[in-house]
Amino acid sequence: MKCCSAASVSVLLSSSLLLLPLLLLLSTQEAQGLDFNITADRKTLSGATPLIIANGGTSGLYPDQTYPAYTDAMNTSSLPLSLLCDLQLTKDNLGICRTGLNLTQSTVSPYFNVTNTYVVDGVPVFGYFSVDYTLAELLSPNTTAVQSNFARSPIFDQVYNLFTPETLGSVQQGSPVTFWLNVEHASFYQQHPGKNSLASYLTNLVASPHISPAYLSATEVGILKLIGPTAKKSGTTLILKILQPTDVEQSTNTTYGTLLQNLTDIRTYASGIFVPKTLIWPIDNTTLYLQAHTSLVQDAHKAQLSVYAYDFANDQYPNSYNYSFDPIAEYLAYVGQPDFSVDGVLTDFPSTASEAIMLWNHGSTAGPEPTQSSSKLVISHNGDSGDFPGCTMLAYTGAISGGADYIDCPVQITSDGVPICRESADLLQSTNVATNHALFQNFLSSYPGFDNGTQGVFTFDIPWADLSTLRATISSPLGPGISRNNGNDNTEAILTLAEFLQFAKNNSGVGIYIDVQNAVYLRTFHSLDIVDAVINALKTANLTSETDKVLIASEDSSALVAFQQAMPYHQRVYRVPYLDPNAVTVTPPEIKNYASFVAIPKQLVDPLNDFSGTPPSYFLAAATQVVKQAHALNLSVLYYWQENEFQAFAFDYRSDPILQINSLVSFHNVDGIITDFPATVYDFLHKNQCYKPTLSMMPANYTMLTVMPGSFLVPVAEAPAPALQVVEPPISFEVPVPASSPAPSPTVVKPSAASKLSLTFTSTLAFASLLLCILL
Ligand SMILES: *[C@@H]1O[C@H](CO)[C@@H](O)[C@H](O)[C@H]1NC(C)=O
Ligand SMILES: *[C@@H]1O[C@H](CO)[C@@H](O)[C@H](O)[C@H]1NC(C)=O
Ligand SMILES: *[C@@H]1O[C@H](CO)[C@@H](O)[C@H](O)[C@H]1NC(C)=O
Ligand SMILES: *[C@@H]1O[C@H](CO)[C@@H](O)[C@H](O)[C@H]1NC(C)=O
Ligand SMILES: *[C@@H]1O[C@H](CO)[C@@H](O)[C@H](O)[C@H]1NC(C)=O
Ligand SMILES: *[C@@H]1O[C@H](CO)[C@@H](O)[C@H](O)[C@H]1NC(C)=O
Ligand SMILES: *[C@@H]1O[C@H](CO)[C@@H](O)[C@H](O)[C@H]1NC(C)=O
Ligand SMILES: *[C@@H]1O[C@H](CO)[C@@H](O)[C@H](O)[C@H]1NC(C)=O
Ligand SMILES: *[C@@H]1O[C@H](CO)[C@@H](O)[C@H](O)[C@H]1NC(C)=O
Ligand SMILES: *[C@@H]1O[C@H](CO)[C@@H](O)[C@H](O)[C@H]1NC(C)=O
Ligand SMILES: *[C@@H]1O[C@H](CO)[C@@H](O)[C@H](O)[C@H]1NC(C)=O
Ligand SMILES: CC(=O)N[C@H]1CO[C@H](CO)[C@@H](O)[C@@H]1O
Repeated sequence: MKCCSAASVSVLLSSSLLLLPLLLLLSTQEAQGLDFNITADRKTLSGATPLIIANGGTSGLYPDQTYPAYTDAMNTSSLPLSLLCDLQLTKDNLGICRTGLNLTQSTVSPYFNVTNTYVVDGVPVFGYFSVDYTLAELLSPNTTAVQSNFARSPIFDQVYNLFTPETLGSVQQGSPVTFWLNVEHASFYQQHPGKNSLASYLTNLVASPHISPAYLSATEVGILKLIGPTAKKSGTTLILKILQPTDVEQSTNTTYGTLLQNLTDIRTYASGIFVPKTLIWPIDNTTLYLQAHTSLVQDAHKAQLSVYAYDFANDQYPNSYNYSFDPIAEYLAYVGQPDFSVDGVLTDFPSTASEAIMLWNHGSTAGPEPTQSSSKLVISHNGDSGDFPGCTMLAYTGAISGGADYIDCPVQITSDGVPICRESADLLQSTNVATNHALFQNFLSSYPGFDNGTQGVFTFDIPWADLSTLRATISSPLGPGISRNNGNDNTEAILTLAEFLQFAKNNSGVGIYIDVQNAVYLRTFHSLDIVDAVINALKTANLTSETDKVLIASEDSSALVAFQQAMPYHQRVYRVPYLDPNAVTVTPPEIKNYASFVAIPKQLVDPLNDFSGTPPSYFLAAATQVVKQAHALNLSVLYYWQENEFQAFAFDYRSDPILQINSLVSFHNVDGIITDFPATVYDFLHKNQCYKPTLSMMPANYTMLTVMPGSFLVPVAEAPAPALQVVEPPISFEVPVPASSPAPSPTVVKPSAASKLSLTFTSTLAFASLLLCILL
């Protein structure tokens, strides 16, 4: 049984003739199936569900204002939905939907042979203007749209033609989807291509039965007043679009800030305002912290003005750190407040807005937040390292308050054998060691057999007394373009494993995930026995019972065997390293001998096309079977590791970390997720009404989008099926310890097959078309 019955709109457009009215195949049943009562107490002006305004359709994925962008928005959004067109006028005084005055920002055409400099809003602007081209030229099959945002995929460039407002308006017929026309630079278009051209075009459009826009927004007061009488007759809702408060509104020659001071006056010519989202939730532009919200929404509602907020996009950076790179958290700030909700949001990613509004459903009548149990594990990765310097008290506290089932310590070791929690053996990555000249100069080194010979300052070279003077810094794995919050850098101490264990014990209920790193290398080349050090720390902390919630992970099977012998009561996790070229393979049945979990890296679960190849790049390759294969061996699967930042996953996921988590949980069916953002994964599992509807108060009736691996692949050369190679160096714990070494005498472990375990999960293409959101 599906948890949420589909209410997304499916639409079929007439195949090629763009000027023909769009043919909608919409079952009336679906249209009537919407229950606006589920959100009857929303704090929107009318009490209705907030409107999703798709900015040129799903412009986050496809070039804006094109056929796939608009139909995708209809296929993936909840209702109510409005499709926005940015109006530009042509030489023959007709309309075309394009963003911005300069056509070449988003459009390619062999006709573009005229540039001009026009004075717009008092400033000379050079570019390719729609008023210099006829509608026929702009609608020619040779004129195509391109993606104007360089962070997005160019694979759909120069494929799709342009849209007119009339075409878009015809979508409304018989459909719950409405048409929103946005008009900028009205003073300019009142002069170009001719005198009064904008007013005459708009009057015609608004008066046209069936295609007149449901909403018309404009940045100028004058044009709204002019069109008012016609709009009243056609039922078009007029909206004043507010630019930055210091910007000058051309028709009144006052700033938008001044206009906002008299909302009652705005109500005399408009029913709503369309505002930059930061006028509601301002962001401190140095710390990127969210400041207290303004009273704009409440004030406008008091004046009977609706408020629509613009500038939402999943791939926006910088954005406030308070959202932890989770777009759902941001939408909920606007639509899920106990005392206010905006009436609509303009977004490049309408499916994500739909998830927030329909599935998280804060602000509904539910009262206490719906929470539900889940068998899936949330395991932190370096604590809440997406928000705080990793492996620090702040990070672990954040992970626990975010809902992690387990907090993790990636164990490294000092030169005098003290086990510590650090993201990496290389301190350059997440401490301030680079500013400590003595330590930096003494210990900067590189080892051919370690970290590919990269230079670093390594924990195993430095005694604890020196190392403990360092302070942690946040690492931004996707940086430097996208940096995480460095506001807590250089304050947090480095933690020993003993301190970590004590902290975890003091937080009863939270599990302990110990990830022992580089055991064989440390033993072999530095005579440091990290396995023994961990065993001692666990014993000292009295974590020696089956009832203690402890998982021990390692990429070395022989280390796991050593733990198995010393502490048989703790469960073990084999962490599959990603493609070590010099490795032997390990056969699956043998993994079972020493671990009950496998942690599988993202590249093996969700392989990507590379960046360099023929298009499409950075989309998902075909699905692998690795998780299924591990399950077939009765191994539980952990995914490592999940990150919210949009560059961390394929374009298929629409820059939406929620869609990726949904895929891991519902499509791949992993048993746990190791994550830099425990709260995001926890909220998905426990607060999202689609994932587990049993506790939901009312049916959301919106289905979260199913992302099918490989669906954007052009079937050219057969994509090589990515193989899960579980690999590890041929090792044994039987290594001689130099006599001079201060290290404790080694525990010699001789796992029967550890040196020649071999495994290949051959991966095959998954043909399963699992429906996400399926109740088992
Ligand atoms: C919403 O609730 C009101 C009053 O309870 C009822 O009259 C109306 O029919 C309901 N609307 C829908 C769509 O169920
Ligand atoms: C949306 O759905 C319709 C009907 O199923 C389909 O023809 C269209 O291609 C879809 N749009 C996109 C962008 O997938
Ligand atoms: C631009 O091209 C059009 C035909 O596409 C032609 O009529 C026009 O003269 C050209 N203009 C210039 C300035 O070259
Ligand atoms: C418009 O685009 C052209 C070429 O793409 C560029 O030279 C020009 O600077 C742009 N104008 C503005 C105002 O961005
Ligand atoms: C438009 O494209 C067609 C087919 O590619 C070509 O024959 C024609 O010359 C093009 N027209 C212009 C104006 O470039
Ligand atoms: C607009 O207002 C400013 C001062 O507020 C004034 O200097 C300027 O002349 C005005 N412009 C027009 C076109 O009235
Ligand atoms: C605000 O606008 C209304 C309606 O135009 C007007 O009656 C009122 O005096 C204005 N208030 C102020 C403070 O200017
Ligand atoms: C930050 O905000 C202040 C005040 O709003 C503004 O003056 C300043 O230019 C902004 N700085 C940046 C980098 O945007
Ligand atoms: C954003 O985060 C900062 C730092 O934790 C906090 O001080 C601030 O109150 C938060 N802002 C809001 C609106 O919650
Ligand atoms: C190791 O370094 C070599 C040479 O710089 C490089 O080709 C290789 O890709 C690196 N391997 C890894 C795993 O980074
Ligand atoms: C472990 O247990 C022993 C004996 O019960 C006790 O003396 C010791 O303080 C405990 N250690 C920790 C770290 O709780
Ligand atoms: C309001 C509404 O349409 N609710 C429907 C949501 O889906 C469930 C299950 O399909 C229906 O029973 C509800 O009527």
